[in-house]
Amino acid sequence: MRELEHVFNEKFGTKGDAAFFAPGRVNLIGEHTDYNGGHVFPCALSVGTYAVARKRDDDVVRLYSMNFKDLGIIESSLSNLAYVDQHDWANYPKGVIAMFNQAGYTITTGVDIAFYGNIPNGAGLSSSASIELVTSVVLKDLFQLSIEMVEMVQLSQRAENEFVGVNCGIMDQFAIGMGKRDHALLLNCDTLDYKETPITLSHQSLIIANTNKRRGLADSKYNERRKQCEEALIALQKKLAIASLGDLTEDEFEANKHLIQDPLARKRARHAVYENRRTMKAVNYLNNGDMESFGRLMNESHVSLRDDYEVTGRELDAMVEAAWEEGAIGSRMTGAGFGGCTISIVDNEKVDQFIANVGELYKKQTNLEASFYVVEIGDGARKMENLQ
Ligand code: NG1
Ligand code: MG
Repeated sequence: MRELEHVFNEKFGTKGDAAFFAPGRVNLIGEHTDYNGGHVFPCALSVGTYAVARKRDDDVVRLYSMNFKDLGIIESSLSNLAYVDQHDWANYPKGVIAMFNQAGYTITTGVDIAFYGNIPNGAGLSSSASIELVTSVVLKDLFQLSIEMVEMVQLSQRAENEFVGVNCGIMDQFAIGMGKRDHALLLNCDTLDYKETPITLSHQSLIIANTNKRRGLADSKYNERRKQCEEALIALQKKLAIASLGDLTEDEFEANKHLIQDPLARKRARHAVYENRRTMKAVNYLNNGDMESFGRLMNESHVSLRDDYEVTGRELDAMVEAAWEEGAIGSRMTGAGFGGCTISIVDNEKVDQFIANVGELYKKQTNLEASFYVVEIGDGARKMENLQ
C-alpha cells in the first residue's frame, strides 16, 4: 500500500487523494449457474486490487498498473472513453467510468488512478472484476456519488459485458462488491436476493490450487455453453412457464427433458438444474454444521462439470483427483473451467502434507507445476483511507 502511494506520486507527480481496495473472489459451489438464473456461493478473498486515486480539474483520465508496468501510463479523455485493444487491462476501469456516466452518475472531471493487484493473474479468481469494483469505489468517493453497492456491482458487470465484450454473469462482481469477512454469499442470480452465510473454519482450511494451465479458448467455449443452455430453456418453455433453468427442480427437469432435442443441450441443462439445487442443499448442510456433506456435494459438482457440462479438462481433473486421494473433505474446479483453479476443503493438520502430495501427484500426471494458496475470506470493496 505504501509502495503504491509512492508509485502514484512518482508517476503522476503529486499525492493521491485516497486509497481503496477490492478483493478477488472464489466460488465454493454453484458453477455456471449465474447466467442460468440459479444460485452461486462465492466469497471474497483477502487478496485483491489496491488503488490510489486523485481527482483532476481537466478531463484527462490517466491509469497506471504496477502489474503491467510495460504498458506505462494509459491516457484517455473523458469525452472519448472508447475500448482500445492496446489499452489492455485499462479497458476495465475505462468501461466502469463510461457506464457510470451512461447511468447518470456523471463523472465531471478526469482522474489519475494507480493500481496494484496481488491476485494471481488469469487464474479465475476474478482480477478483472476486482479492478472494476475498486474503480467503482474510487468514483463513488471522489465524486461523492450517492450510489448503493448493488448498483456499482451491476454497472461493473455492464462494463465487462458491454464495454469489454465479455458476456459474464453477475457472480464475480457481486461477491467482490458485497463480500463479508468469514462469510460466503448464497446469491440468487435472478432476483439478486442473497444470504450471508458464516464459514466457520475452526478445523479446516480452504485451499486454492492453480493448475497453471492457461484457459485457452475459455471465452468461446463459455459462450457456447451459454447458448446451449438458452436453447434448452426455449425448448422447455414450450410447455413450462419458467424464466430460467434455475426455476426447475430435478424432478421437473426429468419429467420434461425429452422436450430438449439436442442431447448436448440436454446435458448442459441437466448440469445447470442439478448444480443449482445442489448449491441450495450444500448451504443447508453448512448451516447445520455438516461440513462433510457440504464437501461431498462439492465433489458431485465437479463430476457434473466434468461429465455433463464438460468444462474441466485434463489438468483440473488431475488436480481434483489428487485432492480426493489426499483426503480433501471436498474438492472441485472453480470459475469458468478449462484451466485455472480448484478449491478444496482440507483438515488443518493435513494442509502441509496435502500441498506437497497433491503438487507431486499433479506434476506426475501433467508435467505442470501447481501453485497453492491457503485462503482467507475477506470483506468486499471499500475505501481504505484519505491520503491528504
Ligand atoms: P471466471 O472463472 O471468473 O471467468 C466465469 C464467469 C462467471 C461465472 C463462472 C462460472 C467471467 C468474467 N465470469 O468466471 O460469471 O459464470 O465463469 O460459474 O466470465
Ligand atoms: Mg475475468
